[in-house]
Amino acid sequence: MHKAGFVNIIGNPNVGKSTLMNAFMGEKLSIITSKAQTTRHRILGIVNGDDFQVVLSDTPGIIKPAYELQESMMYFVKSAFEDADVLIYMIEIGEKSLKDEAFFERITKSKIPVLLLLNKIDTANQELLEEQAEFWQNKVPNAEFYPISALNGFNIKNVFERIVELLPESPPFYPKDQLTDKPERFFVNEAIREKILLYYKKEIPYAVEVDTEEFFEEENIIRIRSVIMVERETQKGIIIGHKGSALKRVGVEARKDLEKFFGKQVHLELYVKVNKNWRSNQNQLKRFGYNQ
Ligand code: GDP
Ligand code: K
Ligand code: MG
Repeated sequence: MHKAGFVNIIGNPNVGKSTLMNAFMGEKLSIITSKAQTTRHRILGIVNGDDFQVVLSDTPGIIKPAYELQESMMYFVKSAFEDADVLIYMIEIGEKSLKDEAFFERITKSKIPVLLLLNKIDTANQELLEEQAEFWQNKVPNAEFYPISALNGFNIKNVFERIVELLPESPPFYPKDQLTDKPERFFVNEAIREKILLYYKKEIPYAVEVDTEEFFEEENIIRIRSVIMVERETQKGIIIGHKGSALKRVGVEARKDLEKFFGKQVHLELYVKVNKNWRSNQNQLKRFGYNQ
């Protein structure tokens, strides 16, 4: 018998969703920073076993509207209820208020099994832990409760085994050997996108998407080529900037991050392409991790 299914990880910014997913994956897949809102896309991580395939999505945090991307991000959070087999609702120790009541309502009414993970218990004493455990179990009685530490791995194996138990019988959704270089490419895309978010006015980041077409790891250097996709010629001009200066800045700064991340010299080639339909093209949207 083979089991396979989708697991969505949701929760407020910085509770440790990406750290948890990386713990499951055994490799660094999502960008982890102490900054909220780092994760924009739902990032798929796939954990394969002989008789199971767990497809993990790290969704953006639940946040109050702050800037324009918010709306599309909330779409991902909402969609977490529609296509998952297991929902992971993550909170961190000390968290007590519910920032988004409407969202919380949906969790308590979820027909999908919910695992309520109380994270960062490595930072708590016994008394606080017991108090929090009681508080949250009362708040979300429909969920199965696990105290965990995503960072040091406490209870992660138990949670993972429970996830596999809860998955439906199904053939795998993805080839079972798929995982090789994709996480690295995802990371490259996210690193570039982060710089675009930093250096351009806000309508620009909203209109672009990044795709890493080549990722070759050699002994002393990683050679990467990524395309920044825009919808219009004018946007292309803005991305590139005067004599290429703006694009160069993105490349230099993203390369620095990537060198730190991979611990290796990186050669990063960036180019910009106009693709009027990237937003509407279903396949491309899927390829970029959107799920509409
Ligand atoms: P996300 O925004 O929910 O994806 O949160 P991240 O995974 O990016 O983590 C936010 C911060 O919390 C990072 O600095 C992590 O190292 C830290 N963190 C995550 N899990 C734990 C944990 O179990 N214990 C402690 N002490 N810190 C954690
Ligand atoms: K974060
Ligand atoms: Mg994250």
